[in-house]
Amino acid sequence: MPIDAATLRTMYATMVKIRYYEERLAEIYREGKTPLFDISAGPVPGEMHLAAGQEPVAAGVCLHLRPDDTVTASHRPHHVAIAKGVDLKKMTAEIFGKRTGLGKGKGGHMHLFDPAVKFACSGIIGAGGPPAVGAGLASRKLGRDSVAVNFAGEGAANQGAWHESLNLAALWKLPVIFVVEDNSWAISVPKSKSTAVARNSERAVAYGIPGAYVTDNDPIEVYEVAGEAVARARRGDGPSLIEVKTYRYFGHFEGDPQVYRPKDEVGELKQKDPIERLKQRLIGQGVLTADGAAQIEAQARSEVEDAITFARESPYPAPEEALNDVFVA
Ligand SMILES: Cc1ncc(C[n+]2csc(CCOP(=O)(O)OP(=O)(O)O)c2C)c(N)n1
Repeated sequence: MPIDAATLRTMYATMVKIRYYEERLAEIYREGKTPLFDISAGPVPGEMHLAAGQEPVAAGVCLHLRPDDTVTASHRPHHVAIAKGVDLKKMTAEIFGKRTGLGKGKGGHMHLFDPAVKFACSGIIGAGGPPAVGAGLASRKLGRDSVAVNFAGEGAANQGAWHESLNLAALWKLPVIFVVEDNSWAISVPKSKSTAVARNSERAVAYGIPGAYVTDNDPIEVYEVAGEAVARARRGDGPSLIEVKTYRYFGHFEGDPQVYRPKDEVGELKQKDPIERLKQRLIGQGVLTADGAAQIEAQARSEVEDAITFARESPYPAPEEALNDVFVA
């Protein structure tokens, strides 16, 4: 699928915004947690899983999506949420546990739900598959051409719920795209020690659906492969499976000592950073100027800083609201 200049610039802008967001959250997350790492302290208490390095997957896929398409993501959700167009202020407020957040501050960073753009995520690994299939089924029953996309890690691709979702989507020919983000590690477990095949895309054969593997974190290749899968789903030809080789720059969670990881791994990955590569490629093609790139970067910074300020200045939920909007036995 050919990609025009405006789409390429949007792709770059999306990736830059995600990267800046994750880098700022990493800084803010550390506030108040030192000298001893106290996970409950600071403006963002609890666990934090950042996705810097994985921008190409989110940007390349979500550029094909409309607000009425459903996306389900994982415990590492910010890049996908941003690419899907989730309200950045409300999302950041949610991450800060504030009342103005998407879930009134009760979900936190792994539980972001934005009905306006049909985005959901979950801290339960593999749990995004079944609701994506449900959204695909709803689209079919309502006679619409909207699609559903499930993003999952390569570790999640060994979960039963994920395979059951593929089976049902294939059996019923539902408009669902399964995207696996292969960042090599499931916490500290390398893919080679958990997965019987080198590429999850090979597993598509078991469900009789197309499978594609994108090498080396290339956002344009992701865009092309996802374009085919989304078009196929929209015209009623059923699901597809895409795996993308991507990178995780931060630890599994913030505070992860990463002793399992070769010491030079992240440095080497950063040598071929996908954002810098895309920037040089677009400048080389005359699609972007250095000034244009600087403007995009400044715009991303300002949007992210506005969201952070909004979150910091928002109130916490009142104690008497603790049992509102939750299931109470
Ligand atoms: C059902 C379930 N089992 C175990 C966990 C604990 N857990 C959290 S993240 C994770 C690894 C996920 O790896 P992967 O799917 O590759 O995603 P990544 O962290 O690399 O983005 C595990 C096992 C969980 N959250 N849910």
